[in-house]
Amino acid sequence: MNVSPVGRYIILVLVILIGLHSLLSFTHEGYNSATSISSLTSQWRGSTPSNPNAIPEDYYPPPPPSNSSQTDTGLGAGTDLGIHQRKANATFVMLARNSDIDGAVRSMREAEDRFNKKFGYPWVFLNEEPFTDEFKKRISVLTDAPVHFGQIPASHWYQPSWIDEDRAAASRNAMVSENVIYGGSVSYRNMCRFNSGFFFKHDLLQPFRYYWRVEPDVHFHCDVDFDPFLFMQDQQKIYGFTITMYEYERTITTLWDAVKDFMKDYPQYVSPGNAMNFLSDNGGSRYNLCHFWSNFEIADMDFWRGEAYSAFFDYLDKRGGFYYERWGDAPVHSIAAALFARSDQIHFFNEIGYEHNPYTHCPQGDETWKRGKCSCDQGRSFGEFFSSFVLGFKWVLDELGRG
Ligand SMILES: Nc1nc2c(ncn2[C@@H]2O[C@H](COP(=O)(O)OP(=O)(O)O)[C@@H](O)[C@H]2O)c(=O)[nH]1
Ligand SMILES: [Mg+2]
Repeated sequence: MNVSPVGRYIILVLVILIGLHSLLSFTHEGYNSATSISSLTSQWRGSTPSNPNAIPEDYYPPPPPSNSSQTDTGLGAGTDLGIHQRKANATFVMLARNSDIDGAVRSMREAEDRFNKKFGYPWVFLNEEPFTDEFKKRISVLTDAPVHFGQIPASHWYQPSWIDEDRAAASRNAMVSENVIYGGSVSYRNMCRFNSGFFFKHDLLQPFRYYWRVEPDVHFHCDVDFDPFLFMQDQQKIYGFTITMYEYERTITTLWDAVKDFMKDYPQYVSPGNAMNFLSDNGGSRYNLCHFWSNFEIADMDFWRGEAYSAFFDYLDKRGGFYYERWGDAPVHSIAAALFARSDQIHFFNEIGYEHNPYTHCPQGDETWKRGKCSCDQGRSFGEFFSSFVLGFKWVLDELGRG
C-alpha cells in the first residue's frame, strides 16, 4: 500500500492519540469516568436487577408450561396476564423517498422479524411525493398489520416563503465551503424541520399517541419480546432512545441562545425534575451538544402536540435556524424532552439492539444480550469508543484550562 508522507503523519498521530486515550482510561480514574459514555446516560441506564430502569419482568411473555406433573401454570410470580392482552395506541412511522425502497424493506423486515410479527402494530409511511405502486407493493407484502401510505402537505415540508432565501443560500454556501455534512442541502433542512415540528400533525398519525421511528437501512439486532409502547404508556414515559451523540456545533451555532431566550420568556414550561444536567455541564449557560440520536425514537406524540413543545417549536421556527443554520431534529427533540419533562420520563432502551451506520447500540449485560438472541457484538461498540475518544479530548482541554 502506498501512503503519502502526510498520510503517514496522520496515521502516526492517530496511533499516538488512541494509545494515549487507552493509557489515560486505564490510569486516571477521573479521565475514565469523564469519558465513559455510560456515565453520561447513567441516569437512564438499566438492565441489572439493582437498576429499576430495566424493563420489568412482567412485560416479558411467561415461560412455556413445564412438562412436570405439578399443576404449574408456568407463570412466574407476579406475572400479570393483563399486560399480554393489552396493546398501546401506537404505530411505526417511516419517512422515506421512493428511491429508499430497498433500505426501507430491509429495516421493516428486521423490525417485523425481531418484534412486530408478534405484536402487529401498524406502519405509517410518509413522503412529500406520492409513493409509487412499486413502493407500496414491496412494503405491504412484509406484514399482516395495517400499512398506511401518506403524502406530506407542502406547507409542512417546503422552505416557508418568509425565509430570506439570500441569507439561507449564503449560509448553505459557507457550510459547503467548510465541508459541513448536508451543508448545501435544502431537502435535508426540510426533513429536519418536518421531523421537528410536523410529522405528528399528519392526518395518518392523528389516531395514534406513541410512535417508533424507523429509517431505511437500520438494523435491529435483538428479539424484542416485550411491548415497548405499553411500557412507555404504563410508566408515563415520553421519550425513549438507544444512542446518544454529540451534535456538530457548526450546524446549531445560535440554537442554545434561542433555547435560553425561550426559557426566559416561558419559564412555566420548564419542568421540575428536568434533565438539564444532560444538556449542560454548567447549569444551562452552555450546551454540551449532547442529544439522543433521533433516527431511533419511541416517543409520545402527545408531548410534541402539547402546549410547551408547540410554543417551543414555533419559537425556534421563527428564528429561521432550520434554514439559516442547519438545526437538526435530534437536538431540537432532545432539548425539549430534557427540559419540558421530568428526567424520569426519558427512557434508555438498553434491551433494543440497534444500528444506524456507523453506530451501534448493543445491549449491555450478558443476560439481556442472550435473552434477545442478539446478533451484535457487545465488545465492538465503535460508537461508544469514538464518543469516549472525543470526550477524552474535552477532558484534557478542561484539565489544561483548570491548570
Ligand atoms: N421523503 C423524503 N424523505 C427524506 C428526505 N431526506 C431524508 N429523508 C428521510 O429522512 C430520514 C433521515 O434522512 P437520512 O438521509 O437518513 O439522514 P441522516 O440519518 O441524518 O444521514 C430517513 O428516513 C430518510 O429516508 C427527502 O427529501 N424526502
Ligand atoms: Mg439516516
